[in-house]
Amino acid sequence: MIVWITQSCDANETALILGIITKEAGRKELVSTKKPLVIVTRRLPEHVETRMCELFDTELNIKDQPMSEKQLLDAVARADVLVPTVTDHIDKKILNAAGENLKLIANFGTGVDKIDLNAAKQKNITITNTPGVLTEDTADMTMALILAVPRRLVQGAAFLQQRIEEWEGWSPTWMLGHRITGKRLGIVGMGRIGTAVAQRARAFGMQIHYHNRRPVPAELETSLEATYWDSLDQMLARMDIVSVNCPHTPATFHLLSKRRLALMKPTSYIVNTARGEVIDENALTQLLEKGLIAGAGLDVFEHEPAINPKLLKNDRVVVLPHLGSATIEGREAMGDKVVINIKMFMDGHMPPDRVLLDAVE
Ligand code: 8YV
Repeated sequence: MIVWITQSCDANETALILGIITKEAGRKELVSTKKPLVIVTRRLPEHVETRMCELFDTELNIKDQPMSEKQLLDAVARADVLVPTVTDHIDKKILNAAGENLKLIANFGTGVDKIDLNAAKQKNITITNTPGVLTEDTADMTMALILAVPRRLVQGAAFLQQRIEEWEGWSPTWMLGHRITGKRLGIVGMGRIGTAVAQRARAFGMQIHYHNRRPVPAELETSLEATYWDSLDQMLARMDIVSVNCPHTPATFHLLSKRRLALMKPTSYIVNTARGEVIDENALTQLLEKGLIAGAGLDVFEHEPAINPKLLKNDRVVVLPHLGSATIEGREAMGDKVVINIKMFMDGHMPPDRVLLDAVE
């Protein structure tokens, strides 16, 4: 038995119908409708769910818990469109179980690293994502971590929350951090988010350096007064703060390997709002513990939602629960993109945010 919440797509019937239906009952219902069956793996912002229910036959995950493998296998076997998120591992096994009807995976999120794109291509399944609308929010969160770690923001707040009775007031030498202005920021991955981080960091007086597969257009480089490093190794060795802003692909898995992390200055900091898999988390944990990297601001983790407990305990590390795009505005805009991608695809057009395999390899 699968527990779903279903919403009537009848224009006169807008109320949510909470239902516990069996697989069989669900199938019968589907046979009788011509609208595509869209299965959404997590709860989405309310207006997005409402719009989906108006346009499609929509099944929502009532519990908002990541689907189990069994639930995903069932979903891909029945759906015309699957709407997953970063918490779903759409691997080869799942895709091989896809029914004939599954033609589109409309990801709620920009990163498509949890989807086996090659397997999807072989099954002739189109993938779309939601680029652009979470750029500013993720860049803001990156900047927040760039400020928070060297300025000991979380440490200071935690001190007051937990040990207020010990605080004797301002002190000239207590809890000093490091200045941001004038420092070298090394951005790994100068795409939309990396560029938005650079723009913010410029306003804070930082010097922009970046490593990317290729240099950004000269005009952008000039406006940011940015320095391109072809060699990631050389850049890492010279930066005060490193920000990871590249996608996770087979080529970027552990790009920040143990060897590369060891090249960083002991006074330097690292911030990651991209994907945990880009950094060798164990190696980073060790270097932080030994004081060979001064601090880290991490919004993403290699084995999310698991986090190395040593990172949680380290007061030079600020950890966030994957909040990069977590604004109401951002999540609504992501949902709107998902709806447009599905609608365009179902109407026989090229969806605007189609993910091309070559672009992510
Ligand atoms: C999303 C993200 O919220 O878009 C991405 O790639 O990392 C997040 O900010 C998440 O992926 C939702 O699926």
